[in-house]
Amino acid sequence: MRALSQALLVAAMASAQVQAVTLNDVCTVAYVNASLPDSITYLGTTAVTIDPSSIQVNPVLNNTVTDNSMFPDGQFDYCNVTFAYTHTGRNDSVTVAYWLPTPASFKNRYLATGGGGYAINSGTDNSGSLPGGVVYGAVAGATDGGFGNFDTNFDAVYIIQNGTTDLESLFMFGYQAINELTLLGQLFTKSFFNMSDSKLYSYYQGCSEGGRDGWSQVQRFTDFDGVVTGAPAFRFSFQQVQHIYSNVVEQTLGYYPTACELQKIVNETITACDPLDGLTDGVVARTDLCKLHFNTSSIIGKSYYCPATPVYAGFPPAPAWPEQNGTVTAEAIAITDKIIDGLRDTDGKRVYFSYQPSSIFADGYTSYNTSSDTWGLYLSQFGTEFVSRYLELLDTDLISLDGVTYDTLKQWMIEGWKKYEDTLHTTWPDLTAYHNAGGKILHYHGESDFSIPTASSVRYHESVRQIMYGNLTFNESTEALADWYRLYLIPGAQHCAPNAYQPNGPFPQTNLGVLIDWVENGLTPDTLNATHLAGSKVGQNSQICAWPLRPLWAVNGTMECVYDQASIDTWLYDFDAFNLPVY
Ligand SMILES: *[C@@H]1O[C@H](CO)[C@@H](O)[C@H](O)[C@H]1NC(C)=O
Ligand SMILES: *[C@@H]1O[C@H](CO)[C@@H](O)[C@H](O)[C@H]1NC(C)=O
Ligand SMILES: *[C@@H]1O[C@H](CO)[C@@H](O)[C@H](O)[C@H]1NC(C)=O
Ligand SMILES: *[C@@H]1O[C@H](CO)[C@@H](O)[C@H](O)[C@H]1NC(C)=O
Ligand SMILES: *[C@@H]1O[C@H](CO)[C@@H](O)[C@H](O)[C@H]1NC(C)=O
Ligand SMILES: *[C@@H]1O[C@H](CO)[C@@H](O)[C@H](O)[C@H]1NC(C)=O
Ligand SMILES: *[C@@H]1O[C@H](CO)[C@@H](O)[C@H](O)[C@H]1NC(C)=O
Ligand SMILES: *[C@@H]1O[C@H](CO)[C@@H](O)[C@H](O)[C@H]1NC(C)=O
Ligand SMILES: *[C@@H]1O[C@H](CO)[C@@H](O)[C@H](O)[C@H]1NC(C)=O
Ligand SMILES: *[C@@H]1O[C@H](CO)[C@@H](O)[C@H](O)[C@H]1NC(C)=O
Ligand SMILES: *[C@@H]1O[C@H](CO)[C@@H](O)[C@H](O)[C@H]1NC(C)=O
Ligand SMILES: *[C@@H]1O[C@H](CO)[C@@H](O)[C@H](O)[C@H]1NC(C)=O
Ligand SMILES: [Ca+2]
Repeated sequence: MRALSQALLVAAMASAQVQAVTLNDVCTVAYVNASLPDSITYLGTTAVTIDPSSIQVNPVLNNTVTDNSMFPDGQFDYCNVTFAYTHTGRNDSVTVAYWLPTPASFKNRYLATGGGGYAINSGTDNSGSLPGGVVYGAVAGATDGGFGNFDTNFDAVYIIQNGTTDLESLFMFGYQAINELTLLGQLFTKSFFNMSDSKLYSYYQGCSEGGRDGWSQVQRFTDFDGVVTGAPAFRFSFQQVQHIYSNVVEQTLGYYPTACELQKIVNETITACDPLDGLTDGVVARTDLCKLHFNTSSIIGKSYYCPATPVYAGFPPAPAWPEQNGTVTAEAIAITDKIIDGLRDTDGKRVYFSYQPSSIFADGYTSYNTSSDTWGLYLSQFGTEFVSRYLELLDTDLISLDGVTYDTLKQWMIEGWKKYEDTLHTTWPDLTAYHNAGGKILHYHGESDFSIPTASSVRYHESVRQIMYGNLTFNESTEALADWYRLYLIPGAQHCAPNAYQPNGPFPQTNLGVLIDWVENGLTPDTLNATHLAGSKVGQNSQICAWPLRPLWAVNGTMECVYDQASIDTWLYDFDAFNLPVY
């Protein structure tokens, strides 16, 4: 046996030497052209045809990626490929980009990636998601969705003219473009690397809209062996309209807290709730205990100061603010308490949930009017844009919130739910086909997310558990689900990123590596691997508890993942404003 395997090894090495193919050998237009299928079919029909004249190929050597929270640092060569395809009979053009590792570093893996906000990709350079595949030996793909180019977002093309929509772009954004990217990428990868019958492991990774993109695939198709989906922007109309909720609270209660007053409330909440998890480290790892035990009225009267800040065009966006000082008012506390409580209609029935305490109040930002020296509404653009473009079908982003009440928000959510149930809503809770095909799901969400409520991920996970394992006990069903679908809430993390307000929190930078170990090596991630990317423990490792277990530090500093019914209950909401189930 030993002699035989050594002989085989020698033979394999000899043949590898003979065949050693370099990147330059294969990273050419002719080789890529020969590796691409002419067309792909699905549902038995020719669906897309590749335009060979569009193929662009260039090798990129010694590419270096550092400081990305979604994947570890790396240095690699890759083949940069883009080409366009058209849908049969439509004369449209969709461009896709693939980064291919060198033949020596390719590990029989393919990774599809998605977008953020209203973008269907996260860019095709080192700041996007593509390097995150190549560092793990995967071919990584991104699509422009057919929206014109990689920088054009869906919201720029959906409204053709007031009242007229481009429904093809809606389907592409909803789920179709990522599916086509995946089917093309799998065929291309197998052919490019001469895989013949070898197993190609297929993955997906994305956060926010990218998280929704991942779910859009898992809920419909079985092309992936595993997906990483972070803070998904699903339950789409609820998600987008709730961005306006903070504005409507301010308008309804008639008080516009200054940016600094809101920041002071966040800081005091973090300080008060940090120790409730057993470890005073500046991180609120148990926002549920914060909800149960912290009374924000203790913040009233505390003084605050902030220097002037210019307009911020990043995320979350902010207007220019003057220097501010003052003391926290009871009105401001009433506003932030109401925001955290979440949307109820005028009958007091629950419509939606909100962010966890210790998240910043980005949706509640206000603007300062220099001429009147007053503070007023600063509209949340994701929300107002959704109402304007996706409900009213107007080619404009601006709406006024005049006359808008909590009941209006509820009606908008229902209207969008009906309109986009089969495209953007993305909460189909029966994942039997994906599960039966052996697919795994690693789902995570920052516990201090200010843009997509963390409870949104808990609710969907709970919906899947109940729909798929409804006749098992809670423990049995939780265990059965955890075999293939696991949810982790990331202490202190904000929206798809580490959090400057809680810098000592860890972030799960190696999610794809963990998923690969789960899929290819059967290593179940009982806890989720995470790294401190900033703060006093930078570089150190932490482990994150899997839902429904919650972290709790013992006095000796050891973290345990505990079951705490009262805490779990704070995450589960009865949406009694609706007669239909809201998954
Ligand atoms: C690509 O392949 C097609 C045949 O599939 C051929 O007609 C065309 O000339 C090739 N183009 C290039 C640039 O190699
Ligand atoms: C690759 O890039 C790194 C970092 O930019 C640099 O230190 C190194 O010298 C480069 N190596 C080669 C072979 O160019
Ligand atoms: C990758 O290819 C695209 C399309 O040809 C090109 O615009 C881009 O600059 C290339 N990127 C690199 C790093 O070469
Ligand atoms: C297809 O699209 C191209 C580019 O937009 C355009 O030039 C051409 O006229 C179109 N052909 C048809 C048949 O519509
Ligand atoms: C579209 O509707 C908006 C809002 O009513 C209006 O401001 C804009 O002028 C309209 N655009 C066109 C081209 O009619
Ligand atoms: C695939 O096989 C062809 C034909 O033997 C060869 O020319 C090519 O270099 C191979 N590609 C890779 C990536 O090994
Ligand atoms: C809140 O805390 C941050 C540090 O996390 C600090 O920069 C900021 O000045 C504080 N804001 C207020 C109003 O105290
Ligand atoms: C918070 O404290 C205030 C002032 O002591 C009290 O009026 C209020 O009822 C408390 N709220 C809760 C939820 O306990
Ligand atoms: C705000 O600043 C002014 C001017 O420096 C000062 O007089 C006032 O006491 C400050 N107010 C608070 C609440 O700190
Ligand atoms: C419920 O239990 C029955 C009988 O054990 C089983 O056949 C069925 O598949 C279960 N249904 C679900 C949704 O788990
Ligand atoms: C877990 O994270 C550490 C850094 O915190 C890293 O060194 C290790 O490779 C990661 N494990 C996996 C499976 O990716
Ligand atoms: C720390 O305390 C916990 C709870 O009391 C205990 O289970 C654990 O064994 C202790 N760990 C160490 C390293 O002492
Ligand atoms: Ca803590």
